[in-house]
Order: sequence, then C-alpha cells, then structure tokens
Amino acid sequence: MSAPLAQATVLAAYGRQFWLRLDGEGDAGGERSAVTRGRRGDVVAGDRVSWRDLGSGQAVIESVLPRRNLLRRSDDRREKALAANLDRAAIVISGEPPFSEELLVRVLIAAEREGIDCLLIATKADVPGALESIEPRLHVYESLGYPVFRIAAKAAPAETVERLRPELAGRTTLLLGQSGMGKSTLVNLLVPEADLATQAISEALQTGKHTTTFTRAFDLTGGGRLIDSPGFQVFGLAHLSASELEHGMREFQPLIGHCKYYNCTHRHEPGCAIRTAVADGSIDTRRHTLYEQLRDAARER
Ligand SMILES: Nc1nc2c(ncn2[C@@H]2O[C@H](COP(=O)(O)OP(=O)(O)OP(=O)(O)O)[C@@H](O)[C@H]2O)c(=O)[nH]1
Ligand SMILES: [Mg+2]
Ligand SMILES: [Zn+2]
Repeated sequence: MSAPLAQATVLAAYGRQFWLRLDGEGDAGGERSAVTRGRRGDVVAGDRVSWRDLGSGQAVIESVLPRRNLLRRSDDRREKALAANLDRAAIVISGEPPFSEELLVRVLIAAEREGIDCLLIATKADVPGALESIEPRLHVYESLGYPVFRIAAKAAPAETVERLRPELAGRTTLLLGQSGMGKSTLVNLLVPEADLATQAISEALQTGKHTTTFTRAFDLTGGGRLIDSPGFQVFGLAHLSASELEHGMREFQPLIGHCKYYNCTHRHEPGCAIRTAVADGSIDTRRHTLYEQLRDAARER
C-alpha cells in the first residue's frame, strides 16, 4: 500500500530533481529531495505540490497545486518556467558589466503579464563609474513607478541589508538578471546560511558548486523568501500576444485604445497616440524603440 499524499513547497528545481520544504513540521520544516513523474520543467521553485513517500529514501511529486502566477520565458520551440507564486521580481542590474536594457524590458513585460510587481536593484555602487553610467536610465524606470535600489553589497554590506530587508520582509521575491550582476552576493548577504545550504543541496542534487546553476529559494529571518536564479542571456517572449506586449509597457497603458486605428501597432501608423507621446517627450524614446524591436520580432514568428 502506498504512503498518503502530503504537501510541500518546492525550494529548488534542478532538471527532474527537486528539493522540498515539507508542510506541517514547524518553522524549521523537514526538507528532502524528490523527483517528478511529469515532464522536466513542469515543477519550479515556489510551487506548492503534493508528494508521496515511496520508501527507501525516495519521494515523488504527484501533482502541482494551482498557482497564483508563473514567471516564464520562451522561444519558438519551448517555454521555460522560472518560478511560481511570486510576490515580487527583483531585477538585478549594474553598469559593470553593463546591463542590457532590452533584457530588462523583456523581464518587465513577462512579469506584468503575470501580475507580478517588479523592482530594480542596481548593484556595485562602490565600483567607480558603475552607476553613473546608467543613472539616466535608472531615472526613467523610477519615473515609471518601479522602485530602484542602488546598493554596494561588497563595500557597504550592513547598509545594503538595512535598505533591502524591509522591502523583502514577508514576501516571496525572485532575484533575476544577467550573469555576474550580483544576485548570489545579495542572497549571501541577506541569508547568512545560504552558502552552506546551497552546498548541501548541490551535493544532494549533484550540481556544480560555484556558479548559480539552479533556482533556489531561501527563507528570510522574520518571514518571506528570497529566490536566487541562474543568470540569463536571452529572455524570449514567444508566449505573449501583441496585446500582452503593449500592455507590458506600463507607460503605454493609459493610451491604448486612443490611436486612430484600432489595430495600431504604434510603429508607423498615422494618428498614433503612443508615437505622439514619444514625439512630445512624455514617453521615453529608447523604451519605444525597444518595444518596436519586440513587436517586429513577434511579427516574424
Ligand atoms: N564591487 C562590487 N562587486 C560586487 C557587488 N556585488 C557583486 N559583486 C561581484 O560581482 C561578481 C558576480 O557576483 P554574483 O553575485 O556571483 O553574480 P550573479 O548575479 O549571482 O551571477 P550568476 O550566478 O552567474 O547569475 C562577484 O565577483 C561579486 O563579488 C558589489 O556591490 N560591489
Ligand atoms: Mg549567482
Ligand atoms: Zn498607436
């Protein structure tokens, strides 16, 4: 006879292997590895699952409970789910190495589609020139209403923790961004035992130890979770419709429906409310150009 079903939260996902935090075992909660019967990629960090003990140290995830949201990226061939049930997505950027604004825009659009609030964390404020070079762009995102935090995790760790802790408390926040921006540095600062925990799970799941190779959630003292994720170089939006693309541009939202043509793509049509706003400076030109490129790419599919 098989063991009864129990529930758990997925802390980490690596291929078809998962690391679970078991329900009902107090705050310290039991943790264990499990596999899934489903396809690889069906279960992600942040998922709530029901699982079963198979005996001899084996556990299997039987099903994923309904999700509040699921952040994902995609190309023409496949969709990749990143994490589920998020309160916030924190995009980690820096001037050193220079971040890609195109990738930032893509992440913001994907998050908007899932109703996930975003904030920006600009790191390496201690590196000369790193933030100065991107300051004009940070201002644009602040004026759009995205909270922007400028931090020096290495040079001013105590101040960094003090600034970010209230922002992260009690919520589940996914850190994401390009490689080398400083995501894991932040996690190690905010979750002192993160390094050890990552090592333990790396051994259990037999992954590499030094680079971030899988998505991993950590409990924050006082409540909330912080999820570290591997850096990415592409962030495809093949799963989004044209309408979802334009709604993902926050500053477009109040103007959508006000163009002369109902099916306006906001690229070259006369009487376009959005291009008028670009011309008079109330919409940032660079953001509009990035949108045009996304729209062109979507048309080629
Ligand atoms: N000077 C300075 N260096 C930093 C800061 N934050 C991170 N770094 C350095 O930047 C490098 C990359 O940091 P990581 O935290 O590993 O970057 P990551 O975003 O986790 O990268 P991936 O795991 O590859 O996605 C490391 O050498 C860090 O020491 C900072 O605020 N100031
Ligand atoms: Mg990392
Ligand atoms: Zn238009």
